[in-house]
Amino acid sequence: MIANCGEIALRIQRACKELGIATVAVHSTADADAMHVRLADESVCIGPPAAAESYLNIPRLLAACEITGADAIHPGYGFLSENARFAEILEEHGITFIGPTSEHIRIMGDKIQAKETAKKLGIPVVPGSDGAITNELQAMKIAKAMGFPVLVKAASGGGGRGMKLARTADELDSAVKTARAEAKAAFGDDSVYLEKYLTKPRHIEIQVFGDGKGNAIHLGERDCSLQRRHQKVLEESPSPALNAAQRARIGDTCAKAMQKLKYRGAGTVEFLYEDGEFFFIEMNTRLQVEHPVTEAVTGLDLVLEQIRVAAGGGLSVKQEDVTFSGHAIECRINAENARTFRPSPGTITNYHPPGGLGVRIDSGIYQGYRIPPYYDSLIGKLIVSGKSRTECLMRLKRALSEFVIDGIETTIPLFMDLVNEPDIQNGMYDIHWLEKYLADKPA
Ligand code: MV4
Repeated sequence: MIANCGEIALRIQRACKELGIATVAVHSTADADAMHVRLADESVCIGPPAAAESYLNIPRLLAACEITGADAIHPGYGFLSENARFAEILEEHGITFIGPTSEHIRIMGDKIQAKETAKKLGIPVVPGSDGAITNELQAMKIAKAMGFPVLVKAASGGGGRGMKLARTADELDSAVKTARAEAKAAFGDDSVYLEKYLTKPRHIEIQVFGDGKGNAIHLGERDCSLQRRHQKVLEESPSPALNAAQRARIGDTCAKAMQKLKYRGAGTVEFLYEDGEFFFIEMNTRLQVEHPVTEAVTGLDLVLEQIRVAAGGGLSVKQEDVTFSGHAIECRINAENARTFRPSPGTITNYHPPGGLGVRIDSGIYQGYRIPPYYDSLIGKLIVSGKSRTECLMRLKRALSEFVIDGIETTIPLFMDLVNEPDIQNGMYDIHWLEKYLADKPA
């Protein structure tokens, strides 16, 4: 059973079909016409459009499982994918959660525990307070020792939520106070910690996979520095900033850490990378939106590996069998205005996706499909691959020029501009590049 919708529900079904596994789709009333429902062997309507009453509703999902006799749930990304309580309930009911143990999800969900765990496992972390800060005086001592600017982060935050920057000592008290108050209101937990603020890093993440029995491997990195308001826009592998030796070194560090942890399933170890050094920030315990770029350069099916591991069959490859070849770039196609990023739900009046060598489209949209306004605006992903980064960029330009989606606004025009930018062509960008570009761009 797939507890998700949109392109990721389709992606998971494709892997199931190739493995001869029958699928159950669940959907809200808003998704009755969605492709993931049409292609599933069985489907169950689990509630009204609001996610809290459908895709996030655990009793309804359990009922759908019971009715259909599904024995495993793939959560996709978002929704309940990193909800430790959900994984725990499935463990208690003898339903296989296609993902890590609830314990590992819980540890990584608390950013202080995650960092402490990473550090113990030999992963380099951002310098900062070891654990939560207890009072303003202690915070000041730690900040002065490591030097300003410092970032105050919420233990229950992550993905950019609940962060406050203190540029100088006189900003620290208020940054701690605001961060605490916002964290308390948003997460019901006011624990915060301090980190040295890195001014111009790249966001580089390592894909890891474990079998839950102490075998674990890495599948290289993805560079996800091109973001807007903590939403990734374009991802690529390999990172233009790394060479094979650097990849092997950080990859090996992460794989060893996952072996010690006896991690099960797919995971992503997120780093900030600056001046040749990696600094751990968070770990995601789910399959990620951008997993196809890793599939493109390794030739592996990550969803198949997740299902194999969940079924107790172990990983299909050993580290020495994993090879990296060529280059891949993913563009997130959102139903949004490419300049204002205002959501643009509505009916697709004409649809012609690009194709040809090295072009992959993951999307559930079709001509006549009405994109509902209730869920996130990702309607598809264009993944292009080639022998070199240059070939990949030329292919991306070609694929974008073929792409037709009429009736709604999409982010395709943004990518058409980005492929022509010298900094993008040269791989010269950090986590602030895109926001600066959008701010400076004439209307
Ligand atoms: C940071 C940082 C600079 N220094 N931590 C934002 C999302 C969350 N995952 C961590 N984030 C950051 N943490 C230190 N010590 C800058 C960011 C950050 C960022 C990170 C990755 C991608 C885009 C970003 C945009 C703004 C800030």
